[in-house]
Amino acid sequence: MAEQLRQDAAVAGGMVAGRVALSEVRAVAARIDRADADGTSDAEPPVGALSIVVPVFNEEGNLRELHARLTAELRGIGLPYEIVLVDDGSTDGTWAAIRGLGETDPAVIALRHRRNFGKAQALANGFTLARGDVVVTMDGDLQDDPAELPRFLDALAAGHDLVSGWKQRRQDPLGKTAPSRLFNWTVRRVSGVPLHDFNCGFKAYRREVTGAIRLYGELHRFTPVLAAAQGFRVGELPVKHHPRRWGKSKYGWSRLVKGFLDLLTVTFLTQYRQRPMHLFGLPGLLALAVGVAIGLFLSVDKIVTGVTIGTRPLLLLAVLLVVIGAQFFGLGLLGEFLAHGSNAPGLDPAPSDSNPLIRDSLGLSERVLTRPEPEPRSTAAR
Ligand SMILES: Nc1nc2c(ncn2[C@@H]2O[C@H](COP(=O)(O)OP(=O)(O)O)[C@@H](O)[C@H]2O)c(=O)[nH]1
Ligand SMILES: [Mg+2]
Repeated sequence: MAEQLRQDAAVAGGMVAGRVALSEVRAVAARIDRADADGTSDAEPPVGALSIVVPVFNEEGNLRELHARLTAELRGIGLPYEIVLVDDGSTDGTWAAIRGLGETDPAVIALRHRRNFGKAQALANGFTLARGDVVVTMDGDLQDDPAELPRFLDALAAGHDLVSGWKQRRQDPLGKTAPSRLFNWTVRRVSGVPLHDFNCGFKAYRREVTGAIRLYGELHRFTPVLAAAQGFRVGELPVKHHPRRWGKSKYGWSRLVKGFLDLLTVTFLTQYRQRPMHLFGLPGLLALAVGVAIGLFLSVDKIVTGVTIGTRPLLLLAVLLVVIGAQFFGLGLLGEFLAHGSNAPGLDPAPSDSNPLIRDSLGLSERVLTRPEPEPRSTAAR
C-alpha cells in the first residue's frame, strides 16, 4: 500500500529552487519528479506528533461532526495530536460550538479573531500555535475527509515536505469548478509547480515549511508555490471530496480575479524579490534607448533641414519614453536597496535547525579543526 501511496504522492512531486530563472526551476522540478518515481529521493524520518489546523468562518453546524470524525481517525493513527481551530470572526454560533468542544476535549485548542481577517491570516496564526512536527490544514465544512490523513502521512514519509490535496472528483457546482480549472492551469504554467488543485484546503506540511513561509492577504492558495520556491519538495495526493451539507460557500467569482492578482504578487516574490533590477531594468533600458534614439533623430532633422520640431508628436513620444525609462530604472534601484537591506550577511552557526534555506548539515554540532598528523617519513622514497 505504501508504494501505491508514494506513487500517488509522486504524481506531481517536484522541487524548485528559489531565486533562479523559471526554466531552471522547471528543469529541477522535472528532475525531482523522476527521482521520486524511481524511489531515489531520500525518505524522511517518521512523524512524531500531528497538529490539525482548521480555519472556520460561520461553520457552527459542521463543527461537532468534524471533531467527532477527526478524533476517531486521529485515535486510529495513534500519534500524539492536537486540533487547532481558528474562528475568523464568525457571526453565528461557531465560537460557542468550539468552546463546547474544548470543554470536553483537551486536544482542542482554539483562537478567535476579533473580526474576519481572511483564511490566510487564520492559517498563519494556526501555524504559529501548532506544535506538531507535521501540520495538516483542512476545511471546516466537512468537504474534506479525515480518513485521508494516513495517506498524507505516508506521502510525507516518502520524502515530500508539503503534500497538497487534489479534489479530483470535486463535489461543487460548475460555477465554481470551471473558474477553478482556469486558475489552476494558469498558476501551473506561470509558477512551474505541477499541481492540479492549488486552492485545496487539505494540505500536509512538515513543520519546517510552515515556519518558512509567510501567509497574509489571500496568499494561502499559493503555499505550494511559496514552498517550492524555497526548495521544499512539493507533492500532490488525490483526495475524496464531499458535497457541502451545512452552511454555504464563502467564495464566489471574485476569488478568480483576486487569485490572478495574487499570482502576480507571488511570481514577483518568488522570482524577482532578490533581483528587482532584472524586472524593472530591462523595460527601463528599452524605453530609454528608444526615447534617446528618437530625440537624436529629431535633433539631427532640425540641424540638417531646419524644420521646427516643437510641435511634432514624435517629440512628445521621445520625452515620454525617456521619463518612463528613468522611472523604471529608479524603481529597480529602490528595489535593490530594499533587497540589500533585508539580506543579513553570513549564515547562522547552527544552520540546519534554524535556517530555512538548509535541508541538512553534517558535522556542525561538535566541530573541531583537524590538525593533520605529520606523515611518517618514507625511507623508501628517493
Ligand atoms: N479563516 C477563514 N476561513 C474561511 C473564510 N472563508 C471561508 N473559510 C473557511 O474555508 C473553508 C472553505 O470555505 P468554503 O466556503 O467551503 O469554500 P469552497 O469549499 O471553496 O466553497 C471552510 O472551512 C471555511 O470555513 C474566511 O474568511 N476566514
Ligand atoms: Mg467548501
